[in-house]
Amino acid sequence: MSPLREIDKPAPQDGSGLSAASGNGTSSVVVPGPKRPGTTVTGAQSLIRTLIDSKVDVCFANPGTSEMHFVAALDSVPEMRAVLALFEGVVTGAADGYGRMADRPAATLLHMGAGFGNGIANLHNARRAHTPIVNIVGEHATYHARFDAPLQSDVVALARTMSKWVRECSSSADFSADATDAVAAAMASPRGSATLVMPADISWKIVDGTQARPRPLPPQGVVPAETIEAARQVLMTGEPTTLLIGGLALRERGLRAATAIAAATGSKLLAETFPARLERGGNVPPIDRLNYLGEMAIGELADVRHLVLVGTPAPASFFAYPDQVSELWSQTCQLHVLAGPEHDLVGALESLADAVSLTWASGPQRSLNGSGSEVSKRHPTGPLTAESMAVAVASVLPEGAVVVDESNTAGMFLFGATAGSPRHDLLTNCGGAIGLGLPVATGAAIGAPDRPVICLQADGSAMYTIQALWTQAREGLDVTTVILSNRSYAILNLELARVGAGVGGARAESLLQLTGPELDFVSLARGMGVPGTRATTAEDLVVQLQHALAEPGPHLIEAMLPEGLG
Ligand SMILES: Cc1ncc(C[n+]2csc(CCOP(=O)(O)OP(=O)(O)O)c2C)c(N)n1
Ligand SMILES: [Mg+2]
Repeated sequence: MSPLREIDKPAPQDGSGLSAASGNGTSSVVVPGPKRPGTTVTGAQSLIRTLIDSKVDVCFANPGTSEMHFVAALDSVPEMRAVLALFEGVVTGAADGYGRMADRPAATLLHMGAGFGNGIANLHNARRAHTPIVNIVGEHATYHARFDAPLQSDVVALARTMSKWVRECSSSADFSADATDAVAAAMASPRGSATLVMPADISWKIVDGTQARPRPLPPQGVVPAETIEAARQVLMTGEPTTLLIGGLALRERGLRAATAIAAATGSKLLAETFPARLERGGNVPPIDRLNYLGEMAIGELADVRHLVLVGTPAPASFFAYPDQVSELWSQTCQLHVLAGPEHDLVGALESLADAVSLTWASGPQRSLNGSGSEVSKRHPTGPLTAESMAVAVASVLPEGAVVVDESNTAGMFLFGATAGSPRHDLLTNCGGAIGLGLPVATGAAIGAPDRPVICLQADGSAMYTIQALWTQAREGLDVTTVILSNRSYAILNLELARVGAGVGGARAESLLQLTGPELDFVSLARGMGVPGTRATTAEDLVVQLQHALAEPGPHLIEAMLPEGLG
């Protein structure tokens, strides 16, 4: 009998084989037992089993022929939730959203270099967000590569561009250990993508049933006491000082410590412009974000003499502009790094808070549930504008919401409007590659299944990964998408002038408009199984949001805003 026939055997159901080795989501705590005589599996089964043991139990997938044994193996390891997405940019963006919310990696299943390439933009965004992801990328069988068949490409080279760790598996026997290494690499600080290239023959060869043990979570780097002391001294100078914080410092504990430091030392506190996940609203201490527009950010930092960086790089403008500096801090400002993304940011902030304030942990906690939340409950009326849209969203934002923000220009009032809202998390685009919103919302809904997800999605960016709606419908995900329809690449109209390229004639303008034909998002949504409605007034938007949030499953609202920059 050929090995191919052998692996077609149904998986044993009697507790001696793969299907019964663990169950209902608790599998990851099971320490794999010794090899049982006679237990053989395919490399792909071994891989998936190992991922489950390492708490990786969701796989966003878009497979091809080289991944067929992985696909077949899913039926013998039912603990793995496999989620089909219809474009690799959705696969990778969903893994990003999942990882941000679950704080552990999802797997992606991608088809060779071409599939990985399609997923790169959102892997880039995930890299900037420090999201843990384990990419499984199928590849031709090892002996087939020399024939240079049509899909042959340098997948390892592609993978390196977006991954902190890459390995091409060379033996089915090592596949399980490779998988544990990949998960450990993805979770090691700073977190990121680990990519395991899976040649087809490695996935179909039979191996014994021995699993590698999950690797312990590597500890985050501890910021040395001297660095904490140096930061304390800077903060005590009395000179204008700002703490700029990012990454995992933007969760509640980090924000509490940072707020205490600022209060005790009279320094200012700012969050990086595009947080991966900012916890806010309710009783979480509020924080402003450094402005996106370089000119404004330079103004914000103009008087700062010491900029203390916590988990975020020195701030630079998003792009270079003729005759403008790229750095956003002034020439008289000194930069100090308290901690980088490889460090335990919360630990560093809490140590620093201890050093500058004896009372911070027990001090009174600021509550936002006062006038702020009253303002945010006001339902707007009248024409739909960027401002009334923001007020409408704030007025219905439910407790515990996950807000995915790829609102671009139309979202300029959202951050302010939702400052007094109930507690929620804000997920933004850390890498600037558009087409992130819908996929990240999809993954976030799976990573945080009990929380409503609201995706504020600019129209142009929506069209990069619109297929995410189909996955939301198929998986029954609680995502409310608001398409911010301004029928334009509005930001690029602004950028045209900012880079000094002039106003732009009709031909330039035609590249920045989304008209002729106009996009019909309600029909697009319906065509993918998501109920869609169109809001043309602020009242419409409130009613439609309330309906969408009250009814389970995905919904889309096309918010008709003024064209262009409004
Ligand atoms: C992957 C990728 N391709 C292209 C761009 C360039 N780009 C930046 S913003 C933008 C248009 C955004 O339009 P929309 O999403 O409608 O937002 P609006 O500007 O209208 O607010 C484009 C094409 C990008 N940032 N990333
Ligand atoms: Mg637009």
